[in-house]
Amino acid sequence: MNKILFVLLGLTLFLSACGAGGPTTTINITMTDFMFEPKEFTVPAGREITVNATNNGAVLHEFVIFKFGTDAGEKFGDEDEENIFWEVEVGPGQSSTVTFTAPTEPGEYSVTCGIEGHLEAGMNGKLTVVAGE
Ligand SMILES: [Cu+2]
Repeated sequence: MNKILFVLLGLTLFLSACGAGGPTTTINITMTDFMFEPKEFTVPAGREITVNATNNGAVLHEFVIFKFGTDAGEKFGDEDEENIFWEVEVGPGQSSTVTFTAPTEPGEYSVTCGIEGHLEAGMNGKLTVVAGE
């Protein structure tokens, strides 16, 4: 009996350890002037993702996810608008909880802030989409 409990406990610890670096359906992001913390996220393909975004900066920030295979290049401009997969805007000192459906295609997606000058200042990140089981 004790042996079974021990195995179950070990399995539980093993599974939770695996979950630490794996895909998550909740993204907690803090924006400052001028970076994302953290700046890399991993989500399961096609699932609904909840984003808890907090702007601790003094100016408006955006969390912009680009469509697969696109990015803003050196700087974000009007020509990049059509390549946006999803975005949320958070005012200074504000927090926002929103959801989006993760892309169905696994791969790496570019993340940035679309406010002029912010990408160049360091607001970039990466969303990794992994195939679900
Ligand atoms: Cu910004």
